[in-house]
Amino acid sequence: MTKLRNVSLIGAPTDIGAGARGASMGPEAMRVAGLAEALRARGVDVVDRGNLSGPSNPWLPPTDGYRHLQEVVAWNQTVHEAVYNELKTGRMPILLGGDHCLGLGSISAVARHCRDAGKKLRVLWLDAHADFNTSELTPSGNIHGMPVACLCGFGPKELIEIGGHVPAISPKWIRQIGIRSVDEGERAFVHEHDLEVFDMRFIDEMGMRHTMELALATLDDNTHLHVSFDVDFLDPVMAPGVGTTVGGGPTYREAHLCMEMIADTGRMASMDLMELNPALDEKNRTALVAVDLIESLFGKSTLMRK
Ligand code: Z70
Ligand code: MN
Ligand code: MN
Ligand code: MN
Repeated sequence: MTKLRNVSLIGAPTDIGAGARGASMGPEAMRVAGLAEALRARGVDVVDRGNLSGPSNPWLPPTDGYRHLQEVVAWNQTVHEAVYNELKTGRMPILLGGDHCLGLGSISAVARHCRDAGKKLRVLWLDAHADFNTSELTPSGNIHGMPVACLCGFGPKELIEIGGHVPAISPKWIRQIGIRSVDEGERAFVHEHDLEVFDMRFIDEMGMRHTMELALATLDDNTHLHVSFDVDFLDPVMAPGVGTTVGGGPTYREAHLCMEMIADTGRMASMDLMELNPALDEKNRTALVAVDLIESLFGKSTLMRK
């Protein structure tokens, strides 16, 4: 069971790193879908810190391989401080995105906390995409396709230095699940750095259960587990409200099993809920699915109470 039962919700209402507008409305859609109430019903002490603020989206084309780099830096600095402060006071931050470029600010804060506390860090990256592009490799310049590379030290100086330690994390600490869209140059870079990727073929052949057993195999009592959940991880049949739908993702049942197996470890100590795009959703159903899944992540199960 998840041990930390005191959660702080942090809204980061921006689509500054994305290729479509609208993820800026994600935090409010999660509130409307009843996230805080659902967690409280699980016995979690929830504080909603409200929304962070930052530069608005100028919607400009990329320059030198990056779109909105200075704005992305500003948002990530703010996210970094907010997430770091929650961890310092012993609370579990849940970052409500916002696009996935903010995973850099969030996870660099988690890594800094783990260095302070002498904890081992593992990052579960649930996503259709590897998000391992650099300015040379990116087909779009959108920085939400780059946070994993930045965390591993490959990116612009202003971004990779946000946590004060370069690289913020080692590729060895990451497990990616649900991947089914990787750009050509990005694929070679993933192999070069030996990222542990459980792609959809792996999940199809081995099943979600075995996949998660492997992805969670190196956790121990001293591990801080961070879950970075890009909503486009889910099959678009049930989760249409994202900027980049990629078919052939985990089903509702597979996604629940994934969350339940994470809950069973009791090690999750921080998370990101990213890329929810209410402008592309249907009556907030993707946000409602996300709330369902987070309930499983906090230990909800059919036959056991509490
Ligand atoms: C592509 C790129 C992406 C979403 C990440 C897509 C990146 N690899 N899209 N998350 N929604 O532009 O780098
Ligand atoms: Mn801690
Ligand atoms: Mn992503
Ligand atoms: Mn994605």
